[in-house]
Amino acid sequence: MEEMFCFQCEQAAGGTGCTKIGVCGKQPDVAALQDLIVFGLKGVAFWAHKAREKGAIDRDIDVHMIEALFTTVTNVDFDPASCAKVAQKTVQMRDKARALFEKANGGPFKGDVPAAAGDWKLPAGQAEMVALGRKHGVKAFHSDPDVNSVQNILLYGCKGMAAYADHAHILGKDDPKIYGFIHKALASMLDAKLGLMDFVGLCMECGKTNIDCMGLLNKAHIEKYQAPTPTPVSIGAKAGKAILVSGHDLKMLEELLKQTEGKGVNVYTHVEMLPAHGYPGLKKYKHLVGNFGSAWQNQHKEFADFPGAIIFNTNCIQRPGDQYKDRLFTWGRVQWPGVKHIDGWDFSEVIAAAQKAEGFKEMPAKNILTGCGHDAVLGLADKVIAAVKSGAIKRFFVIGGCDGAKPGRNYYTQFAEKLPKDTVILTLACGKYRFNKLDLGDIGGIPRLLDVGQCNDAYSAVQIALALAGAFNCGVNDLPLSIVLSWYEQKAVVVLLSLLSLDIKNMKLGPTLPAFVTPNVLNFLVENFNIGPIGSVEEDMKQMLGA
Ligand code: SF4
Ligand code: SF3
Repeated sequence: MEEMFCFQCEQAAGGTGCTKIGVCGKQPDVAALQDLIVFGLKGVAFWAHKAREKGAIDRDIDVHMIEALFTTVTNVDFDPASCAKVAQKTVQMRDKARALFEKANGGPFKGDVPAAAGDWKLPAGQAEMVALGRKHGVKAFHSDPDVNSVQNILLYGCKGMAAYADHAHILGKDDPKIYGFIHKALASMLDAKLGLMDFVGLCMECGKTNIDCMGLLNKAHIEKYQAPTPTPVSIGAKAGKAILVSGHDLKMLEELLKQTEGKGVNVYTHVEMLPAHGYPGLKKYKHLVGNFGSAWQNQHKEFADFPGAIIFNTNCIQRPGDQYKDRLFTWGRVQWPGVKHIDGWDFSEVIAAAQKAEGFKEMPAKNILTGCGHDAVLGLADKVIAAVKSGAIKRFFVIGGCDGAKPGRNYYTQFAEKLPKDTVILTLACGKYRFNKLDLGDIGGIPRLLDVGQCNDAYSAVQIALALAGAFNCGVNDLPLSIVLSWYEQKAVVVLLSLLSLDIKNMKLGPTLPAFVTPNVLNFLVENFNIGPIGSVEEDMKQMLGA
C-alpha cells in the first residue's frame, strides 16, 4: 500500500505522484496531515460560504483559510507538529463557521451536510490524525478521474492564490471577494450535483479572481514601498556580517532591515526576494546590499557557503544541511522540524546568529537588473512602441515561472541565449535564475532582459501586455508576444489559470506537464487554448518567430 500520495508539484515522483516520501522531502505523516487540513478546510468552506450568502462573514475564518491553504503549498511546512496545530485550528474554524451560519440563518441548516462539514472530531494523538488524513487524500476527491483532475487544479489554484492573499493581508490589504471565492470553490468540491464543466468554470473564475488578488498585492507593495524602478543589484558581497532572506514577503524584509540598521549587518536577497531591490521604500536601506546565490534548488550547496544567518519567509525550503542548520530560521507559514521558527516580528535571534557567524570578505562582482514592473516599462512606452514600429524589436517573449531541479529546465537558459537580438524578454518568478546573469544587451536603450518581479508580478506583465495591445489596437493574442512558462508549484498553477482566464492562447508549458491533469483535461486545454508542452528550443523558437 502507498504510504502517501501527492502529485501537486512538478517534481511528483515518476511524473505520477510521490508515494513513499516526497521528492521535496515531505514525509508521509506531513502529507496525511496536510490532506486532513484540506478535508477540514472544505468543511470550513461549506459553512463559511453559506454564511456569506446570508451576509455573515468572519475575519478569523477568512484569514485561517488562506493561512492553512498556504501551509499546504509545496516546500512550505514540513513540520508534523505545526501541521497538526493547523488541523486543530481548522476544526475550530469549522465549528465557528457553522455557528456563524446558524446565527445568520436563525436556525440549523435543513439540507444534507457533507461529511467534511459534519461534526467529525479530530483525534487527540498525532498518529491517529495521520491515520484519519490518509483516508482523505487527493485521489478520493471524486470517482470520475477527469472531475478529480479539475477539482485538484481548482484546489491548487486556490492554494497559490491563498499565498498571494496572505502576503497582501500581512500588508493590511484584504478583499472579501477573494475570501468569498475561495470558500465557494472549496465548498463546491463537496457538491455532488456539480460536473466537469462546472469545475472548469470555477477554475476560470479562480484565474480571474487571482488577477484581482495579484493586483491587490501589487497595490499593497506600491502603496507601501512605491513603484519599483529599474535597479542594478550586485551579485557580489560586501565585507561584513550578513543575513540572507529567501521567500516572497517584502514586509518581513522591511522589518528585518529596520532592526538591522546601524548594527553592522548587511542584508542579501535570495531567489524571489531579488525584486525587493527595485522598490524605493526598500532600497533606501543602504545595508540591503545584494543578491546571493541562484535558484532555490541549489540552496543546499550555496547556503553552506553563506557566512551568516539565513531566513525563509515563504517557499521554497529544502532539507537543511548540517553546515548551516544552526544559522537557519523560518518565519510565517514556513516550518522545518528542528529549525528555529521566528513567531512574530522580533528578529533579534537572527541578527545575533549573523553576528556570531564569520561574515563576508569583500567580493566585488557584476550587477544584474531588476525592478522593471509595469510602471517602469510603460514609462518607456513611447520608446518601446517606436522600436516595434521600426522593426528594431521584432517580438517580446515572456519567459517566466518557477525553477526546479530537473535537467530539462536547461531549455529556458538555451531559449534565452538563442533568441535573436531583436527580441525582448520579460521575465518573472524564480525561473529567471536560469538566464538572469547572461549579458543580453539592449535595443536602443531598452534592456533586452526586463525583470518584472516575483511570480505574483505576473499581474504587472499582464498590465504591460494589455497596454501594448491597447497601443497597437489589437488583442493580446495578436501582439508580437510569445509566452513560455516553467512551472513547479501551485502559485504557477494559479498564474496559469489567470492567463487562461484572459483567453491567452498558444502558451508553451514545461518542463513537464502536471501529473494531476488527465489526458481528457489536457485535450480540453489544447483545443480551447492551444497550450502545448515545450519541445526542442530550435523548433519552438522557429514556430514562435514565425520563421
Ligand atoms: Fe511530491 Fe511535489 Fe507532493 Fe512534494 S509537493 S510530495 S515533491 S508531488
Ligand atoms: Fe519559485 Fe519556489 Fe515558484 Fe514565486 S520560489 S516562483 S518555485
